[in-house]
Amino acid sequence: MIRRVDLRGRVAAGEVSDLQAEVNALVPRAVFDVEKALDVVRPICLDVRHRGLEAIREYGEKFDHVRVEDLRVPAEALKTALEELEPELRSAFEESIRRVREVSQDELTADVASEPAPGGRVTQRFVPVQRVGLYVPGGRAPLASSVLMNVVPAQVAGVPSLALASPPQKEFGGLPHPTVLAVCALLGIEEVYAMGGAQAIAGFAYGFGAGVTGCRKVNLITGPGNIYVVAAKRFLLGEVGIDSEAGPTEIAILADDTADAAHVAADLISQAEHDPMAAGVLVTPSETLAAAVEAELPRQVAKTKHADRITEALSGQQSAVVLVDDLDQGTAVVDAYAAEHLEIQTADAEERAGLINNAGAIFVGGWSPVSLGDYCAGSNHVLPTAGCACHSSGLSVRSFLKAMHVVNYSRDALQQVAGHVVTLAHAEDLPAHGAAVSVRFPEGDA
Ligand code: HSO
Ligand code: ZN
Repeated sequence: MIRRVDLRGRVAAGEVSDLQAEVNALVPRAVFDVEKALDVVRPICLDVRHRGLEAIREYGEKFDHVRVEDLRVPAEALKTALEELEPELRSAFEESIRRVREVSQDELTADVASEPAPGGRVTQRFVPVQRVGLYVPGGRAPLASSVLMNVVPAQVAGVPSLALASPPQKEFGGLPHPTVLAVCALLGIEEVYAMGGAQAIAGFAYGFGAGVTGCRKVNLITGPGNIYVVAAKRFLLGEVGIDSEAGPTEIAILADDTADAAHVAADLISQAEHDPMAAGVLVTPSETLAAAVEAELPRQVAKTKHADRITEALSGQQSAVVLVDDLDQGTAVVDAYAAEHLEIQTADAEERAGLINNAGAIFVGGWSPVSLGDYCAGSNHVLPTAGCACHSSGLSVRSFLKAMHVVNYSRDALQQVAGHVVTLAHAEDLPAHGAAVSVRFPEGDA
């Protein structure tokens, strides 16, 4: 079911970038062609920009097969959805929310005050983005947990205005999925729109309509979505901020002989369950573990509900059991791969985790599976995919905060450094820059 890549004796721990290229060539991600999808979404976004509400209605009719007149979900529908949420599911959401909230609160960054010269103060102030649009994909079983993964850090960051969009569903009378609505109600989100796809992203980016039937333009859009949603986010970047471009889910596992093959297999399968394009990569120096996991996979897949897409994901080019010489080489390989999720199941898991620079999130030891992080660890499950973990972070309270420098110099402090400012300004042939300082010291002491 899963192919084997033998790297023993092949990858020397050399230049990081060389290793990245080599690992990406040996275990390439599935093709997720955002460029191509851009051709589809560009006209949709521009149409929404020009025709607003009516264009969103029409695309909803075309793609979601339901026409919705008033996109704003009525307060009554949110209330009903929460009342009808199964108690067991409600308490699971509540616990998940509590944990993500506690972690987010602990991660809130205090302002940083510096004084690089006497009387010259520079303070880094963190301020929340003022208006955020959150996108939650639709489908038969939408990922309602993604609602809280976006909303909770935004709320903890202090974002004053939060709107949420999720596609209208025909079977629910043109409303988004009731579980999504219930989680919104649980979190106190009142501004919810039944709109999906590229048209929803454009609706957020440009704003549409007026008054209660409209939606004000947002400053930042976060949340996962299909390739059209990702393409729309890329197209509208600049008009709005975005969190990241989420591609298919990935899990890499670095494991040794101490790992339990059945657990390793179950974890690979868990993320493969998302998507036929999902990637599952086991990196190990242990022949015994590799063989045991290879034997476990078909046994477990046969018993699971979404066997078809899991089989497709695990038998694709993007998935592999990678044999390495030793754990140090394995560490270099997973670090170069920069997985969205990295599990470390080795005898020295905690120390080894400290050696990793590139991963969306790291799951340490045998008792921290990715599924825990997907729902109830308190960590965030919106994470960088496709190797973006080498330059980007997962969603957190910080994603909703902007850092702003506040500069406050006294007369003396400015006078002290005035000569340097004038010199630098002249060197760049920008004498008016220098003059803006020297004009303040007419006695010529600048
Ligand atoms: N593993 C997914 C998130 C998710 N899993 C939501 C279940 N529900 C991407 O990190
Ligand atoms: Zn998941």
